Amino acid sequence: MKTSAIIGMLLVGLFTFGSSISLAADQSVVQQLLQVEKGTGPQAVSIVRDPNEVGKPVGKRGPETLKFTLEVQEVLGILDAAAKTTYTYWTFNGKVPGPMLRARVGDTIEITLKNNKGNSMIHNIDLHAVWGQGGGAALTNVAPGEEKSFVFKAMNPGLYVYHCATPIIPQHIASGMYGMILIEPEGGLPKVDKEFYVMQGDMYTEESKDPEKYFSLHDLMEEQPSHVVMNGSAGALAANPMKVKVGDNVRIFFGVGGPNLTSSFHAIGTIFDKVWAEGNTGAPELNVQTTSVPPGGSTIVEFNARVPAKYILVDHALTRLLKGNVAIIQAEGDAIPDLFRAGKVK
Ligand SMILES: [Cu+2]
Repeated sequence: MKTSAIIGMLLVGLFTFGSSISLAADQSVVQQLLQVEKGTGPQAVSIVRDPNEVGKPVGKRGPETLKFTLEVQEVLGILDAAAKTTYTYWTFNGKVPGPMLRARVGDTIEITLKNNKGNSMIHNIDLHAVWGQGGGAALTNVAPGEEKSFVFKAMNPGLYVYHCATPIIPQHIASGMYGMILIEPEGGLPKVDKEFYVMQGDMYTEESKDPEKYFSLHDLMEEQPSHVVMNGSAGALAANPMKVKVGDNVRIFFGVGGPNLTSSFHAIGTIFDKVWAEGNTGAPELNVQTTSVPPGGSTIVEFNARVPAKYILVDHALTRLLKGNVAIIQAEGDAIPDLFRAGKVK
């Protein structure tokens, strides 16, 4: 099936809010198809980070010493399940984004970066939460088979992006090497019912009929992405929605790996009750429809899932939806007709 046909199905489904949205096929089914078609070649895997993987909240504890190990894995991953395309991703721990690291202001943090022996490239890590040269990049340049560590003290609370900063830096980012580290304030963030971890990225692949897509330096330089993705793979978080119950307070840790596009982050069918703009942990903005998140930036948003719906996360530069950039939070529960119903006022 042509990509345009799939996009058509996707759009009709999303904007009519039908109960049976036609979205990308189940990832595992597509994975099997890919394996059959590719014969004896490498098998494509899902590189989609589970958005429920948000790390352990720090709570009321005092400062501690934490150790995080990140392993660079270069893997053939599913780029677009519906279009049955693959791409060789460069990842932190095999998924996009890399793991959400969670710490407290005042913590002493040891970061170890391992570069797997079978990899082809040098990699490193630059964390925006770090005071120090290159955010740690200079201390973590690792060739395949190497590992290096450094230690920093978390001085500023907030939600920070990390990424690989090895030349060509935007190629490493576009290929999946980004994630976030949350430095919680003293006392931790207030408890909510559900937290999710979602990141947007733009990808640049060459035009070809081959199901395996390759990086396009030309399109990167032109800043013309072929794909825009949430958690690494086109449409993946729409095919497998995040689940909440009506009445839940929902928090999203949202970041943009980029490398190039700023997200006009919006959730169709809801209003952000609170937005901590640019991932700060001070006073939130209230009642926000769309918030701007630059590459290498983040936001923390919260809303109460007041009514049952499929809340659709997008970049409101909606052409990017056609390139795969969509996620769904499905709120299940009884209708709340006082807030939303069909028909006229009686
Ligand atoms: Cu890298």
